[in-house]
Amino acid sequence: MPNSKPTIIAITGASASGKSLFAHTIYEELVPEIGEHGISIIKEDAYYREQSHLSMEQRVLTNYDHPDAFEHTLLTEHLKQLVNKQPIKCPVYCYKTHTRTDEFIEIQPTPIVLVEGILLFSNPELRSQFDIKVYMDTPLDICLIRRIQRDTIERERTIESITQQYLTMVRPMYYQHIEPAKAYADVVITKGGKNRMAIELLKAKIRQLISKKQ
Ligand code: UZR
Ligand code: MG
Repeated sequence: MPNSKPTIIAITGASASGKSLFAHTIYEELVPEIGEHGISIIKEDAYYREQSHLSMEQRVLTNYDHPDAFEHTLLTEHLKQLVNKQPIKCPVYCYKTHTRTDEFIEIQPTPIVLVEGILLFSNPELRSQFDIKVYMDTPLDICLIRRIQRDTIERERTIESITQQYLTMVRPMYYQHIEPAKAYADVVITKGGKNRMAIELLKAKIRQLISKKQ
């Protein structure tokens, strides 16, 4: 393992398509086998831009479904550091204040790095960091139902704010930037984050990669 290059696996797709669930299921099920030093997860959401210089009214107007909302250069830099076996200081984003907190999470380099987020394939340099590119092809109506359930509970949003954001930003940006990026994927996954066969196939690939790295 010490001399082999880490493998970076991207998991992308629409908001609420099951990316986080898929990545976390693979992570949780592999940690007992390969340990916490074997695999890590990075969220693209952590790289939403710092907006502390903007008022709350201005922050609400940001289009969070457009590639410009992310600091993709920093994420690219961090992935390069991990490939070079250096730890990174990952920012911590807050959905309630719509900006970064003062905190950082130190992530150690691991042989397998899962990266999950909506616009991972939108930037050519970022895209070129991924060894395996996965796209969650979940129907948009299912994503919308999940998003309403999740955002009312976890992100404390009203139905009005969710539908307003959905119609003006989430849906148009999906058709403009997310769905076309499916063409870059090596693997396209149907049925969402609970697709058992897809989870098992990815786990099998990761086990094979780990055994080769040893
Ligand atoms: P996932 N988002 C917010 O609602 N507020 C923020 O401050 C930052 C992001 C939403 C964003 C996007 N959209 O659709 C979603 N809007 O988070 C991406 N509107 O996160 O992939 O977990 O759904
Ligand atoms: Mg998520």
